[in-house]
Amino acid sequence: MCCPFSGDKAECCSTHLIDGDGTFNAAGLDGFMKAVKLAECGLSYAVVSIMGPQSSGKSTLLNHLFHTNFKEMDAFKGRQVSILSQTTKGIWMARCAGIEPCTIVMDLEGTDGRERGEDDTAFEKQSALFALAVSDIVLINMWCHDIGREHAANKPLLKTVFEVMMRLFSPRKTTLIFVIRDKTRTPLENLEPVLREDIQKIWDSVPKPEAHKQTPLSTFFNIEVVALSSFEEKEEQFKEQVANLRQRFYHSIAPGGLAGDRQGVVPASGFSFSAQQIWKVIKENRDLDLPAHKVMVATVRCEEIANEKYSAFVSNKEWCALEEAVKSQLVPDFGKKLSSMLETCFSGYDDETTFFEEGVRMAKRKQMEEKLLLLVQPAYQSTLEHMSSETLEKFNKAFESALSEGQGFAIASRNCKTSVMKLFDEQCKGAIIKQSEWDSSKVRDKLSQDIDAHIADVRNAKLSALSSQYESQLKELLNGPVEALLQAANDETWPAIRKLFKRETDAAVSECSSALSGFEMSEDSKKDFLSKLRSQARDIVENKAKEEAGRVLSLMKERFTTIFNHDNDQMPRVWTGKEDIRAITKTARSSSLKLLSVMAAIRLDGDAADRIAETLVLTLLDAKKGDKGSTANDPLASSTWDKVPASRTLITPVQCKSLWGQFQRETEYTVTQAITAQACLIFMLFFLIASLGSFQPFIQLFKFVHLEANKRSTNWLPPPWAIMALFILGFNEFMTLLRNPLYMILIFVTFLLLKALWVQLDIGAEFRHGFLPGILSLSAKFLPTVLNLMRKLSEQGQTPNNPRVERPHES
Ligand SMILES: Nc1nc2c(ncn2[C@@H]2O[C@H](COP(=O)(O)OP(=O)(O)OP(=O)(O)O)[C@@H](O)[C@H]2O)c(=O)[nH]1
Ligand SMILES: [Mg+2]
Repeated sequence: MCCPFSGDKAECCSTHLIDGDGTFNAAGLDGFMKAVKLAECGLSYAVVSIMGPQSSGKSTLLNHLFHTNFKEMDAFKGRQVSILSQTTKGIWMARCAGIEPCTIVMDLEGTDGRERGEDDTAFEKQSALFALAVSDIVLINMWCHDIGREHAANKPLLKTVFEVMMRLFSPRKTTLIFVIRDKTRTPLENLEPVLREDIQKIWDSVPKPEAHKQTPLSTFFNIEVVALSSFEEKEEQFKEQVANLRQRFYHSIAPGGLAGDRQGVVPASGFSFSAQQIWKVIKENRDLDLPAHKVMVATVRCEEIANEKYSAFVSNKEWCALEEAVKSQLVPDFGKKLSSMLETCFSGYDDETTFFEEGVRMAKRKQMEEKLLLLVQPAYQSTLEHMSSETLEKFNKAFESALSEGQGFAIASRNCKTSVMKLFDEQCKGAIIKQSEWDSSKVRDKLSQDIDAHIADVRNAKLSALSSQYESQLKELLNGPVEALLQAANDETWPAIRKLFKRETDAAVSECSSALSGFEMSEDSKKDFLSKLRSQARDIVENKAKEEAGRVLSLMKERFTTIFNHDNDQMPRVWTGKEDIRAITKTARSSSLKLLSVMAAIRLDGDAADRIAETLVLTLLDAKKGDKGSTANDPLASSTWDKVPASRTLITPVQCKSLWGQFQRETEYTVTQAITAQACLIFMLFFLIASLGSFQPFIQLFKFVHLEANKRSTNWLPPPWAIMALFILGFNEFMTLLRNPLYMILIFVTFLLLKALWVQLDIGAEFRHGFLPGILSLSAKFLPTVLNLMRKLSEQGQTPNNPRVERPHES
């Protein structure tokens, strides 16, 4: 409750601290403290109390002395009823207006009051103890005429004061000012010794604990004596003396002031709590241990202040914004900003707790620090993580560009890592929170590991790209030539493949070796890498050989067909009847068998020559000469070649045998076709002559030509099915010729005669030695040959049924 008066009176803000029933008005005190801003005073405040008999003018004195507005007894009313009634009940509190430092005054209920009864001194003692525990200066109001009197009203009061003082364990040094009211003409100089003697006597008579048996009064109290004229009778003098007394309360706590040597002051911010606790202890009639109380007050207050500071920090806008920002991004000067916020918080705590027990406040500060650091730790962590991921990103970019600029892998990785780690360390310095002892070593280690892992990934990728590059390069260089060499299989095939393999592999290995120099690989790893490349090259060749071996049958057939159907000049053959089909077939088969023998095994290592080719020729090509039916000593009845490991075998002997069988079956048709082509001409002639009715000479001519032609190739006639096919397919053509036969007959007869002459004269052989000798020889042979031919025809016309007897010998 603030007083409604203006001026000084309005500043006093009096409140009823403890009511008549002993109830403590905590809310009132808090309101009072806020109104007078007591909490901000630290230790710069003083508390003054007044005690004294009831209606001894205490409130009046305080109001004049400190410009307060305590309730006073109405002088007129009091006189009228001639009974002095109690005005102040319990304890009131007000601020002394206009006095520095802030001075709080407590107006106590009068002692020895009729209202509480003669024997009820409990409240009196309680309030006295409270005043002594809380105040720096205690005014003891007494009537002048009571000095020296045996039964003076203030004697029990003083006894009480001294007794309770003993219960404060380590009492604070209190200044007792004895205010002598209604002073008489007797000068103070005479009165004071008497009063001091009385006080000493009372002190001596008070029972003391063992520790204070010999303790002088002055250890606990500064005794001051002041005398005032009667307010009622000499008001002017009273006011003047009060004004003089007021002067002594200015700067009362300064050294030499009224309370200059006070001890154990509770800091102003703890005053409310302290006063409540003291009153509580007093009410419960427990011992009031002031030192322990001070520690307790400090503990409670420091904790309260710490909690206030913590809450203020948590709701601080700046902190909230920072906390939010670090979740998504790296905040520049994070450490500086947060350290400054924490510093403000800690210094605020320090300022407010500065007057509390050092040990207590430091302990509470530590607790608050820990709590706050726990609060901000995630933000710090998140900042480090941002820095770490940014650094990793920077590293990736720098590393990539260093590599693209052509720097060696190892040098680039080392340089980039060193520079980004340096940058990270600098950033970490900027994130350091002064108040903490956190370090970034764990995050740093993790970052370093991440960078190393990235380097390893890139390295593996680069090496595997290098390996793939050389592999495909080797594929390009080896596949085509190896394929061509294998398809042109001959005795030089594998030596040529080996040469090619060595040349290309050595070149690739040397090129790759220089490309690896930037990686600073260990000798062993480099060796491993290059030997892998070599084995890749070998695989390429081997795979190609396997691939070709897989289609060896079609290659053999192809080769057979090519050789069979083309002459030595690579010109397509025309089966005129003079070709030696048997010899051509043998040559073609022999060449196809060579292809099979080349493809039967891989011969990349230039091992001792195997005997595959010989075995195949002996067993397959020349088999007809040997014992055809015997398989007991068949060298091809095996799954392995002699001296050839299984790993290098592409076609096993038994596979070769079966392939050869298949090859022969599938090429037989080509041979048959050739023979048929030769026979066909003769057959056609025979048929035409027969159809004209002059069968006999033409049959003889046909037989002759046929036999002559077959002497050079084979004795076979075309198979019956071929003859049937010719009949069926050629029927239309025959019919056409039959309708217009003369022209065709002429052509055929001419052709047959010429053909017979060609065979008989062997014109091809004659011209082998040159054109002129050929002409000369032919001109000599022409006539006899024609005659011989005519003779043979006529002879065969006469004996047409036994060609075997008449078959001419080969010349
Ligand atoms: N004789 C005399 N009377 C005074 C003096 N000062 C005040 N009084 C009178 O004493 C009466 C009581 O004054 P208060 O100031 O109410 O006294 P108090 O000690 O506060 O009384 P309680 O609060 O009831 O204990 C009033 O009528 C005052 O006029 C003084 O110096 N001498
Ligand atoms: Mg009063």
